Amino acid sequence: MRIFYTEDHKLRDAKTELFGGELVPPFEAPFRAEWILAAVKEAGFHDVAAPERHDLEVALKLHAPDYLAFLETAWSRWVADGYRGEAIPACFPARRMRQHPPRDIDGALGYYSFAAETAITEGTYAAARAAVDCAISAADHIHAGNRAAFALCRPPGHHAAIDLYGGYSFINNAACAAQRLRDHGAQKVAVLDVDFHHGNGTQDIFYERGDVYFASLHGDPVEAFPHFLGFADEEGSGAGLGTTKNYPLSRGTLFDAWSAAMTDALSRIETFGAEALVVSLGVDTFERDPISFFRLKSEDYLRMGEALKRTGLPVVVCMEGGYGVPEIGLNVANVLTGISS
Ligand code: OKP
Ligand code: ZN
Repeated sequence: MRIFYTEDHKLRDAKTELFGGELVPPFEAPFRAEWILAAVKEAGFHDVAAPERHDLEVALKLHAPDYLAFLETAWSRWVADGYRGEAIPACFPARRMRQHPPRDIDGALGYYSFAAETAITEGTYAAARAAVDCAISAADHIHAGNRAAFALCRPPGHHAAIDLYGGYSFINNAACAAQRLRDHGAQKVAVLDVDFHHGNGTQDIFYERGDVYFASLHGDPVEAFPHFLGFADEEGSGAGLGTTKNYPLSRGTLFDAWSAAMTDALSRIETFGAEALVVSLGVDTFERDPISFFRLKSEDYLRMGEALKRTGLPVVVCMEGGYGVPEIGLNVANVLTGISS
C-alpha cells in the first residue's frame, strides 16, 4: 500500500489550543504524523511518496469560495491588525443573530468557525493544502487500479464543513478524496468515518447529495465534541435522504459493540452500491486516548482493517485524529496491515 506523505504538514505547528480555560500546547501537533510514519514503515509499509500538487478545483466543489479565500488570508489579516497571539475566534453568529461575513478579522474568524479551540497560524493554510494534496493523490492511486492507499493527512479534515473550520480541521481531506473518485467516474462513493468524533464537516458537505454515502461511528454528541451534530436521526435530506447514517456510542464502548456498528455501516454501504470507500481514520477510539472515551485496544485495529478489506472495495484511508500516546502509530499500522492481509 502506498503512503502519501509530505513534510509540509509541519507548517501546521500551533503553539496554543483553548482547552479547559487555558491556552495549552495543541493535542494536534507535528509529532503525530512523525510517529505514525515511523510505525507504518516499521510494519513494512515502505512505499512512501510525496503527493502531487493540486489546485483548488476539487475543494471548490465542496467548500464555499469565500471560505477558502478567508482561510488563505486569515493569518495575514490577523497580523495586520497587530495581534500578538494566534488567531482564535471569540464571537459567533449564534441563535437569532445575522449570518453575514464581517469586514474585520475578529468577526470573520467567528463567522467561519464553529469552535474556538483551533488557532489559525502562519503556516496553517499551506499545511491544510498539502493534506488535501495527499488525499487527492491517494484517490488518484486507487483510480490507477490499486486496491488501497493511505493519505497521511495532517491537519485532519473531517470537521471542516462547507464554510466552517474547527476541531483541528480546515479543509476536508476525506471529502476531497471522495469527490476526486467521483470526478474519475465512480458513480457512488462512501465515506466511513471511524474517528472517535463525529465527522460533522463531511456530513454537512454531502448531506443533500445522493452520490456519496456518509456513515460515522462516534462518541454520542450528548457528551462529546462536536456536541451539536451526529445524532441518530440525521439521515440526509433532498437527494441525500437516506445517505447519512450516524452511530452515536456511549462512554466506555468496547470493540464488540463498536464492531457491530461498523458491520451495520458496511452492509448499508454495500446496499447503497458504493464503488469505492474513503475511510476517515481516527485512532482516538483507543483506550488511552487523552481526549476521548472509547476503549479499543491495539489488536482491535487489525480486525478493523480486515473488515474493511472484506468489503472488496478499493479503499482510500485518510488520517484524522488520535493523540498523545505512542500507540497511535501501531494502531494506524494495524489498520493498514488488516487492509493488506
Ligand atoms: C478532532 B478530531 C475534549 C475537547 C475536544 C476538540 C477535539 C477535536 C477532535 N474535552 N476538543 O476529530 O480527532
Ligand atoms: Zn477525533
